[in-house]
Amino acid sequence: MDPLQLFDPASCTYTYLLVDDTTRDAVIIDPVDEQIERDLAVLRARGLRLVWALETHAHADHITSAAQLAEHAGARTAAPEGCGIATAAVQLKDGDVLSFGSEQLRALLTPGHTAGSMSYVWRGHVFTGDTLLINGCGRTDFQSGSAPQLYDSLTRVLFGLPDATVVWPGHDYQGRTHSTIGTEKAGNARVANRTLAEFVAIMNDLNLPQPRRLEEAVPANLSSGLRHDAGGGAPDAARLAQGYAGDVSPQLAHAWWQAGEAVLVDVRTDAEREWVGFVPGAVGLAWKQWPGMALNSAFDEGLRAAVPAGKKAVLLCRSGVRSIAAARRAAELGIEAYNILEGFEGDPDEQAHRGRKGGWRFHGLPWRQG
Ligand SMILES: N[C@@H](CCC(=O)N[C@@H](CS)C(=O)NCC(=O)O)C(=O)O
Ligand SMILES: [Fe+2]
Repeated sequence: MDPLQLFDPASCTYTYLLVDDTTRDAVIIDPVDEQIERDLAVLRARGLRLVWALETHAHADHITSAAQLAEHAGARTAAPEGCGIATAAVQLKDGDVLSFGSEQLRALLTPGHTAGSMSYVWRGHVFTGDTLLINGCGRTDFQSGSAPQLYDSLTRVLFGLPDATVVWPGHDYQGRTHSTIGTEKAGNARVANRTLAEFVAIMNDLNLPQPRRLEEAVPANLSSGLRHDAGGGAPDAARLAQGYAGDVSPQLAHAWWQAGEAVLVDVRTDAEREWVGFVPGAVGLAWKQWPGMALNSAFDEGLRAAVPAGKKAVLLCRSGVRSIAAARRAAELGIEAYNILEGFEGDPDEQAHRGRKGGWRFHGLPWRQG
């Protein structure tokens, strides 16, 4: 069972897809935003259910599609806890194990290229991100990189794996695809048979140009690839046609809310919140509508009072239906309002058909039992 290796030519990035052949559950490592259509097509064509979208580190040279894959394919996001990717649902520590189907993948802390970088071990394979490259290694001159730390990660942690372990790097700039721990231990030009001092001298002498997209990529990757201008700007035709500002994933809504950019409004009834669970700190404002009901002035007044000028409203209901109606009404009141996809609990039909739960409470976001 080999991983599927996918390539982004613009950044020479490798993305990996690991599959449990029995259950068709899959994990993606280091997905690239510009390749999301390809990756979704691969998932569809192979009948895969994407369980995890994983990062080896916060990339400096391309933007991840992790948040989009969470939204479009239902994956959960996971990232090394030391990388500061606050939107990742799971913050991984050294030795943590992620399951997909009956398969397991283990996180290995391998700092140095960046302070939080991790590698992932699955069966006889190791996905090294930019820690160990083929006949090379990641640079250490930005993002709290450290040559001495990288030396330890390479020589102690990674070279401590069995020699036959297949090495799958995060990039290759010369078309090579994989290597083995034994090969790299014996011949890697930067680190094989080098002392720490020699290695540090080599790293200090690289003088590489800055990645072209550094300024844009790092901030976006710290929120799983969501750009801070997402959904902002002038409304386009599609948004005007639907009557509200747009649909957002629970994760993006949570990130906006935490950043103080948006007010979270729960439009379910008090009874539902008590019975099913609620989000501490959200504004509770029931959206009630029945045939012939012209206007719900209590909702209008409550919303106007809850959402200060200049802030967005992100609207949550049970499954993402009432919140659309409420978002349309909010837009009529002049509020930049977004519908939270899947609501609090997700669509029960979707759950039944795909065996997977969506919604706020299944994405690792804060909530409490009523
Ligand atoms: N030239 C590339 C940047 C290449 C680069 O700096 N890659 C990083 C990984 S994010 C690295 O560690 N490279 C190590 C090396 O090239 O030896 C670009 O502009 O995107
Ligand atoms: Fe990198």
